[in-house]
Amino acid sequence: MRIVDGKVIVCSPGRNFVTLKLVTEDGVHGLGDATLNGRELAVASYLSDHVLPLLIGRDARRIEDTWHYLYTGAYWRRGPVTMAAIGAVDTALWDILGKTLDTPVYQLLGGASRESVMVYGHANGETVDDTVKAVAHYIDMGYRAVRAQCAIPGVLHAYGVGRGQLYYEPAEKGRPLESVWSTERYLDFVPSLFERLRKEFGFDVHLLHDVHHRLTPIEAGRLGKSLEPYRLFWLEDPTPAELQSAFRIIRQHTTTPIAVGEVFNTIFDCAQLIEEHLIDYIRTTVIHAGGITHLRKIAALAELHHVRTGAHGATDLGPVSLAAALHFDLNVHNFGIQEYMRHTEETDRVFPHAYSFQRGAMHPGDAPGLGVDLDEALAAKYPYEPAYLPVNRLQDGTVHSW
Ligand code: CS2
Ligand code: MG
Repeated sequence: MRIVDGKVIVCSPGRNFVTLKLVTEDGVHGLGDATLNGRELAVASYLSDHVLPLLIGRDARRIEDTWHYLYTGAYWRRGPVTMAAIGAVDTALWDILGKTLDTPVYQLLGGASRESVMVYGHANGETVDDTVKAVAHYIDMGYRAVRAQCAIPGVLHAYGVGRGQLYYEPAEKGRPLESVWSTERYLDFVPSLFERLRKEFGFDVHLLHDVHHRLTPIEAGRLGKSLEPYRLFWLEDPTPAELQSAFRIIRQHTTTPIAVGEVFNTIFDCAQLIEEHLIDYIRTTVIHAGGITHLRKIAALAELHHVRTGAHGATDLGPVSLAAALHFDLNVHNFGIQEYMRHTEETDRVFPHAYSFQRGAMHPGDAPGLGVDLDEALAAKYPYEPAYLPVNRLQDGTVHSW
């Protein structure tokens, strides 16, 4: 079953998406998401200039071999551009295999380990009262797990405060927005937010919070400790994770569960975190960590060490990614939770899909392959628009992690 054709489709139905389409000699096509927020065209070029020409003529069934052909064989390894491109090829090949065998991808992975996968939504507000209302809205929609973020008094454009209730989108068209950060104000404010949320909603709903890489390890230890009474499901990205050993400091100070990994690209980015039991949830994704093939290896290592999965699922991960994540989540034994940020209606129209949401959980559906398609004619009506994530600065102007 040879690959005979392929193309990269860049479209912007509400936000930018890069999608790889591979076609076999039997006319079966598979899709892979290659979106890298704010660096979309680099992955598109990597795929069309350097990967697609090498795929023509290869056997589409040789998924593991193709992965190593593109990773081990390329000499240059790792990095978000390379790994998003490999992830897209890998995802498209699993999609093709499923369609060829008339089977949903989760069945190829070993079948369902659960009925559906618990997801969390994003509640955010300009004030604590607004955030309370947003959490109530998610609970009304059936969610059992909600991430809560709130603007911080005296901090301009705090992370996580969206413009719409359901469609939080941090990338801005044109040049990056500049936001301002104060660790002092944040650390003093966040415990009061969760105190209020627990008062309003009790302990039956899972509450999550994303620090978005902004603290030092000792500050993160202090935050985790001050949030212990509110029993978070997880505290996400408390500190930048290039230095994996830094998480030892956080662990020495708090029992609040830690989730990390949305920007990781390979198992090497998280091996120490997992092997030393420094985290509780690994957030690597199909799209940015080399596809289903590589994500399974990360999950297997995590399973040995009691670390569960909690894959990133922001709006910049397209519907093809979300579907691939859901097939993976349904199968993997050490599943924890899946992030689910709803795509806009325009996006959903461009990518018709079989996955569905019900009572706080999702199912990938039973269509062959991944169960997502791309309406190319409609996609062509939404050309690429340059857009970037914000750049963050401390109050004195120093650039800080966003
Ligand atoms: C966030 C993302 O969903 C999350 O947890 O960290 O919204 C992240 O900011 C974006 O995906 C960046 O592209
Ligand atoms: Mg995050």
